[in-house]
Amino acid sequence: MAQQSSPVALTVAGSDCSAGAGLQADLKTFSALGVFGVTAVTCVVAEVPGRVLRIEAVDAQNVRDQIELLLAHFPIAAIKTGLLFSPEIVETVATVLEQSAQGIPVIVDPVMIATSGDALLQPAAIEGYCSRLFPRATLVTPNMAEAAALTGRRVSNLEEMRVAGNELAQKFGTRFLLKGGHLGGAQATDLLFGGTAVAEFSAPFVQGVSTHGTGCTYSAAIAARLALGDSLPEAIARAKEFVSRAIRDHFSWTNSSGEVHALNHERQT
Ligand code: PXL
Repeated sequence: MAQQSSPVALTVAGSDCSAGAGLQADLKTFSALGVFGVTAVTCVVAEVPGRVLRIEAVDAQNVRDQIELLLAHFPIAAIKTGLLFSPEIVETVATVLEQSAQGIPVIVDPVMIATSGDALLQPAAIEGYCSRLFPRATLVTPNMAEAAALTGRRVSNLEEMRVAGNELAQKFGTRFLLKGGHLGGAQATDLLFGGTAVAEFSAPFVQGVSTHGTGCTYSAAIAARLALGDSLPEAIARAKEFVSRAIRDHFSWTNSSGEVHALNHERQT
C-alpha cells in the first residue's frame, strides 16, 4: 500500500447534527477538495435546516487542548474558525492561535446568526472577535447581517457593502470578504477589501434553495485552497465556484412538513 500525504487543514467550529453547516460541512469540503481535515469542536448544536433547538458549549479548556494537540501532531497548513459560541471560547481560541499557530493562515468566519434567524453566537463574544481574533486573521468573511452588526451600519446593497468593507479592513488591518449572497440580484457578488484595490467575485444566484451552511462551506473551501498553495484571491475564486456548485447541485428530500434541502459537498469534477 503506497503511503500518501496530503495538506492538512483545521476547522475550529460547532457541530451541526444535520451536517449541512458547521464542522461537518467543513470536513466534507476539505475532503472534496483533497485536503485532510481535522476538527476542534466548540459547541454542539441540535438543529435541522430552519430550526435550531439547543446549543451547548464544549469546555474552553477542552477546546484549547484539541487545538494544541492537533497543532503539535499535524502539519496544519490552514485554519478556519466557525461558530465559537461564547466569549470564553473566543478568548481561548485567540490565545492558542497567538501562542501556537504562528505563520499559519487563519480564515475567521464570524458566525453570529443561523440562516433560520436563530442566534448562534452570544452577543458578548463580539468584543473578543474585534480585539483578539480579527487582528490575527488572514481573512474575515462576514455576510451582510454580520457586517452590519460589526459596523453598526446598514448593509443592504453593494454601495453600503463598500463603505462597511473599507471601514472594517482599515479598522482591523486585515482583509475582509463581504458576502453579498443576500443582495437579491441575478448575481451573488462578494467584495474583498484590504488589498490594493477592491476585488469582486460573482456567480449566478441560485433561486429557491433553502440551505444552510453556505458560509461555512465557503470559508472552509478558502482554507482548503490556501492549504493547497493558492494565493488568497485564487483561493476565494475557487471556493466561490465550489460553494456555488454545492448550492446548485443541492440534495432535496420530502418529509411530512415539506422539503428539506442540503448542500452537496461532493467532489466536483
Ligand atoms: O451556518 C451557520 C452555522 C455555523 N456553525 C454551526 C451551525 C450553523 C448553522 O446553523 O450549526 C455549528
